[in-house]
Amino acid sequence: MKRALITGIAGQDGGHLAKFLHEKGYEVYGIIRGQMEASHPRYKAVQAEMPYVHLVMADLLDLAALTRAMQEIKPDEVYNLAAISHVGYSFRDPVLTADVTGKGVLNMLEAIRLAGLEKTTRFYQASTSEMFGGLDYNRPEKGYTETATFHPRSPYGVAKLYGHWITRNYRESYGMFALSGILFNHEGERRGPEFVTRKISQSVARIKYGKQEKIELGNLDSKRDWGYAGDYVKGMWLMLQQSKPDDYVLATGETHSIREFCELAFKEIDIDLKWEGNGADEKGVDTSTGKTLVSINPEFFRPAEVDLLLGDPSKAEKELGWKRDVDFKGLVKLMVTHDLAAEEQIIQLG
Ligand code: NAP
Ligand code: F7E
Repeated sequence: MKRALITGIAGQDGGHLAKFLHEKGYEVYGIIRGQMEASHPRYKAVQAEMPYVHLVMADLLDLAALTRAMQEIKPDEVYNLAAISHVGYSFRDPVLTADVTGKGVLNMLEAIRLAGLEKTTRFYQASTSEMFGGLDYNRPEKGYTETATFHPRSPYGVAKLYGHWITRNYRESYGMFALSGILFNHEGERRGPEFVTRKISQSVARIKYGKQEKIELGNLDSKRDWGYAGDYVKGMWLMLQQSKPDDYVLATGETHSIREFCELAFKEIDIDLKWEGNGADEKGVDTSTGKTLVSINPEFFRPAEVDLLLGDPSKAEKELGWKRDVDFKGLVKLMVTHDLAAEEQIIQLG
């Protein structure tokens, strides 16, 4: 039985990946941070959802704890998913972001080496499309590939770029089976509510049941290459099954605006949105009632924005045989349907 260790087990991808690996017959270990006793509500919640995962307490900032975890578990595969992952938040706490999202990757690689596992343990690093930056000058027409120029636009993107290069450096320096998946946005029913897609799907469900009046958003113009997280964790696993380590882009090859996401999400509750006004005064209005359902709150603007992301997953499709099952429309439907069901359940429980 192969052993996998996942950091960020309590996050979106951690949950999808743990389930995927468990179903493949892996013994799954997951790193959870904080001083969590088995009786801690959060620890209990993660364990109740994934009873097959052995939870290990450690922080990405703590090299000693990570080394101990490697020595005890001796994993065949390590998936480093832990990070401060919210781009907006990274502007507010750039130092912590550099420590966790950047130097945390070095801690993981060093822990593997200090435990003497550098020749046996395979390492996956969660790199990101945020490293490309989305500016006009370096945007290939068909989408970013593994060899496109990096130009990160946030403390998060800069920290991830360090993680990306240190992973590559350990591969080249020590012959480690260490690689990065450069993943474009992937979402779903496990997405944190601080990310725009889930904020919209949860708000639409609350609006439907009269619990919320409208959604306040930031930049409606930015475009993202959005896929489904369940499809992407399979790609992470495929990367570690190859005969030699290499980096791969996972993306859908389509890009859509926040505005389009809103329109499709409201369509799921039979509301047609029309857009009125410009800039910070723009509003999304219900065509049949005239009610404002979306408005702009500049609080959600970022000091530097990534305007447009589009990925080209050709290499992963060709070399890994990776393909996605859920398209953009399917993703919006899946998320809104999930959040409507959750609201209905709350209402039924009184
Ligand atoms: P997520 O939901 O934000 O999960 C990140 C996890 O990291 C959380 O469970 C968090 O723990 C944990 N964490 C944060 N700081 C830590 C620390 N100091 N020590 C240990 N654990 C820590 O992120 P995700 O969406 O699953 O993404 C997984 C990874 O892929 C991240 O590295 C992200 O940056 C990267 N990525 C994501 C996307 C995407 O679209 N989702 C795209 C490209 C790359 P708590 O639960 O305790 O907060
Ligand atoms: O923002 C705009 C915002 O926070 C998407 C992370 O998983 O994917 C994610 O990063 C866009 C941005 O995701 C709101 O300005 C408008 O242009 O959902 P997001 P992200 O920044 O793309 C990448 C690939 C990662 O690696 C990251 O870890 O939506 N936007 N209004 C808003 N964004 C948020 N969060 N909230 C708003 O109200």
